[in-house]
Amino acid sequence: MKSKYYITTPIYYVNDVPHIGHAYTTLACDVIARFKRLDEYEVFFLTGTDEHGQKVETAAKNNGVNPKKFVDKVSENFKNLLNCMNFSNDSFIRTTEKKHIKSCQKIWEKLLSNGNIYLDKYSGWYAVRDEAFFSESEIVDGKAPSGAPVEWVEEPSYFFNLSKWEKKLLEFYESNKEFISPKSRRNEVISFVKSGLKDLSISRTSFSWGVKVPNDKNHIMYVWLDALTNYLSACEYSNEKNNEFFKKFWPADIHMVGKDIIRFHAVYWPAFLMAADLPLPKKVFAHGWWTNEGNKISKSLGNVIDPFQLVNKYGIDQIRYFLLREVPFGNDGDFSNSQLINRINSDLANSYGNLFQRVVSMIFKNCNEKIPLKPNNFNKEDITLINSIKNNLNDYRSLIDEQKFDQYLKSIWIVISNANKYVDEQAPWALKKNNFERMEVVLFTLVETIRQISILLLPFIPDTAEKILDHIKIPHDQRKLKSVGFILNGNIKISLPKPLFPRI
Ligand code: ME8
Repeated sequence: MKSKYYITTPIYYVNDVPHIGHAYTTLACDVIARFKRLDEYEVFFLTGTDEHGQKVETAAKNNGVNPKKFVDKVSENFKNLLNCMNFSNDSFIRTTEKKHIKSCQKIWEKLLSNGNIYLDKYSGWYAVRDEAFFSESEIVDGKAPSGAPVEWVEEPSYFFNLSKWEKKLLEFYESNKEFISPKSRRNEVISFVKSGLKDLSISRTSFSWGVKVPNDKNHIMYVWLDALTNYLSACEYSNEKNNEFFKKFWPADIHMVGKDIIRFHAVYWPAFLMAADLPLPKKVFAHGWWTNEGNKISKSLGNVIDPFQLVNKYGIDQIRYFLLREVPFGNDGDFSNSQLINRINSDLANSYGNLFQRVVSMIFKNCNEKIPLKPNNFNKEDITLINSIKNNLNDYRSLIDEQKFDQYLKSIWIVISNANKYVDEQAPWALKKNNFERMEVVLFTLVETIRQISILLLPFIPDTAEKILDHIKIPHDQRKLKSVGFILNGNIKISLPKPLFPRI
C-alpha cells in the first residue's frame, strides 16, 4: 500500500491580489508534493482562501460590494495563480464553503462539550491587519508588534481555555522535536509559551462576516479558529457519512507557513486539536520573508511583486528555480532583478540548458540521429558520473524532508557542472575522428546523466524537465524516483533540440 502524505499552504486572505510571497509558500508545497508523488506517495496537497473576518469585510466595503460577491471575485485571482505557476494542488478550499462551515461548527461543539469554551467579555486591543488580539504589554508605540494599527475592542466573547494547555504544549514540543521547524522558530515558540498563555477570545459580536457560533446567533467565530479548521474541512472532517478520507489523511504531514503566522499554527492550532481530541500535525515549517530590493513588500510602498508579470516576463520554471535556489529556505530573502537574471543566465541557460543542447545536438549530428545503444564498456569516469545521482537518492529524499531546497538544487548543479567538465575533458568531437566507439560511450553517459538529472528536477522545473524527458523519449511510467536507478537502453531516435532557456 502507498504511504500517504498530506501537505497544506496557509489559506490566503482575499483582501488583496496575490503577490510573490503567496506564490513562494505554495511553490515550496508544490515541490514537496511533486517530489512525494515522484516517490510514489499518495499525496493530498491543499491550498485555498481565507474569506471571513473584519479585514475581508472592510476590503469588500472599500470596494463597494457585498462580501460574498467580493470574495467570489478575489478568490478567483488566487485560483489563477495556481495555473500561472504550474501548481499541482489536489484541492482548493474556500472558507465560505458549506462543508467548511459545518466543520467549524463541529469543532466548536466538540471544544464546548469537552469543557474548553466559556462565555465572558473581551476588552483589549485588536489589529485588523493581523486579525489578532494583543494585550497592553504587547503594544509597541501604539501599534501591534508587526506595526499594524490597533483598535480598542470591548464586547461579549467566548473564550478558549488556552492557558490550560501550556504544559501539554511544552511536553508535545519536547517529544516532537521536528514539530516546529526550523530550529530558530522552535525556540521562539517555546519561549512564547513558557512566558505564559492567556485564554483566547474566539468569538466576535461587532460585525457579522464569519461562521455563526452554534446556538448563539449574536456571535461569529474568531477568524483564526475558522481559518485553521480549513485543514480539517478539506479532508472531510464534517462528512458524517464517509470518514475514510479523513481517517486516511489526517493528521497533516506538514503545514507550510510564513514566519508571520507561526504562533497561530504552532500554539493555537495544536491546542485546539488537543482540546478536541484530534491528532496533531507532524510538522509546521515557517519560512522567511521576502523583501523587494531591500524594502519591505507592501501595497502602501507600491512595491508589491506581481507573480503574473514575472512569469510573463521570465518564464515559469525560471521563477520557480530562482525562488527556491536563491535563498536557503527558512531565511529571509531579498528579491533582486539582477540576481534573477544572473541565475537564469548562468545556472539555467549556460549550465543545464547548454549541457542538454550540446549533448543532444552532438548525438543528432554524429550518431545518425539516435541515442547510441547502451554500451558495456564504461570506464571509471563514466561510472562516476552515472552514479553521482543514482547512488544518492536517499540524500535527495532527506533534503526534501528537511525542506533544504537550495541544497538539493546546489547538489544537482554540481552534477551538471561535472557533466559539462566531462564533455570538455572527453572531447567527443575529437573522438569522432579517431575512436568512434568511445565517442558513443561518452555521449551515452551524458544523456543518461541528463535523464537522471531531469527526473530529479521534475518537482522544481516541471515543464522543462518534462520537455527534456519527452525529447529523449522516456516513457511516462519511467519518470519516477525509482526509475532513476534503471539505466537507459539507448537506440532512441531523437530530433534537433531548441534552446530551453533563452539568455536574458
Ligand atoms: O495570514 N514573503 O493570510 P495572508 C514570504 N489568512 N511569504 C509571504 C510574504 C512575503 N513577503 N507575504 C506573504 C494569512 N507571504 C491567513 C492564513 S492559514 C490557516 C490562515 C505568505 O494572505 C506567507 O506564507 O496574509 C504568509 O504566512 C502568508 O503569505 C500570509 O498570507
